[in-house]
Amino acid sequence: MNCTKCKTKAVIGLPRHNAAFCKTCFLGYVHDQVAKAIKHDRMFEKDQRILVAVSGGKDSLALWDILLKLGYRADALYVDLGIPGYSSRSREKVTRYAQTAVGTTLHVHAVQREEGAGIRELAMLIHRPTCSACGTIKRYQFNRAAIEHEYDVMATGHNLDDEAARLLGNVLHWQEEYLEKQGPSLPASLDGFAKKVKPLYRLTERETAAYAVLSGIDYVVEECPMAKGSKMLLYKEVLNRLETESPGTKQKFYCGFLDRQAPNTPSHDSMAERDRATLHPCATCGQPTTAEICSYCKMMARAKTASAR
Ligand code: Q46
Ligand code: ZN
Repeated sequence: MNCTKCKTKAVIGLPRHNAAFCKTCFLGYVHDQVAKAIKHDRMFEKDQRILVAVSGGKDSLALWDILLKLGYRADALYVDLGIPGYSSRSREKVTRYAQTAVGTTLHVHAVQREEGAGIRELAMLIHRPTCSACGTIKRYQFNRAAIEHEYDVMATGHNLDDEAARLLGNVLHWQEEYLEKQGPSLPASLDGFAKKVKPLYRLTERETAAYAVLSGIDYVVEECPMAKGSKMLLYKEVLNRLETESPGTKQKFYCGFLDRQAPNTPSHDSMAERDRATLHPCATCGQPTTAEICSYCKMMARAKTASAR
């Protein structure tokens, strides 16, 4: 198998593009796909400051790496969830990468230290599924860091597999409200303020993993132990089966949704307008919320009461 572009020996085949690439051309392909996504969805400009949400996994570290190589001003935030073993291993990978990313800043929020307990204990105290409590904490801390440190935009490492699986879940359950908000670029104040973008949405999980390996990025291979048995993993498996039978299915599914989304749903700008009108500062922490107290502060108050019992 030879590289479609330069005809030297290929290291990876991409059936969905009917192509194969050598290492150099593959890294170039990944950079091009991300540059295209940034431009097509007007994610950010060269002079803006970006905060990348990193977990220690391949996608988020690859994203940070790609943005830096493309010449963007990107720092990162790592939320240490306090999950025994997994959190220290992933934190180590993030710290190690950050040491090589000269001139950048790594912000760290440690749940155990700041909230008094790790994510599992917190979720148990308030009788909520761990991943839902985790979602509230991560969303809150990323928004907060983005606003306090004055970043223009927050970027996450969601790839095509993540987005297609999420879309499948939303369609299967007809979660219209979520469908309305699913997209690679959500403007500021849609659900709390900072603009959120997903520059890897044109790349599959296999491609981001190959990018990380070929770029020598040391990432945590294991998934978060809390993800075991999740519906998302099942949807990904189903989509992977379809992809094997018919390469390009994931892309057609997700990009077809995005193409159809524009004329039929309220534009993200008008949704942002609508949300902006109902947002005001949380009475406890001052962060934007549609209620009197934001969901993060409510959650923390419940955890405090429960642990005092
Ligand atoms: S990190 Fe958090 Fe995921 Fe782990 S606890 Fe669940 S939501 S699975 S992206
Ligand atoms: Zn609050």
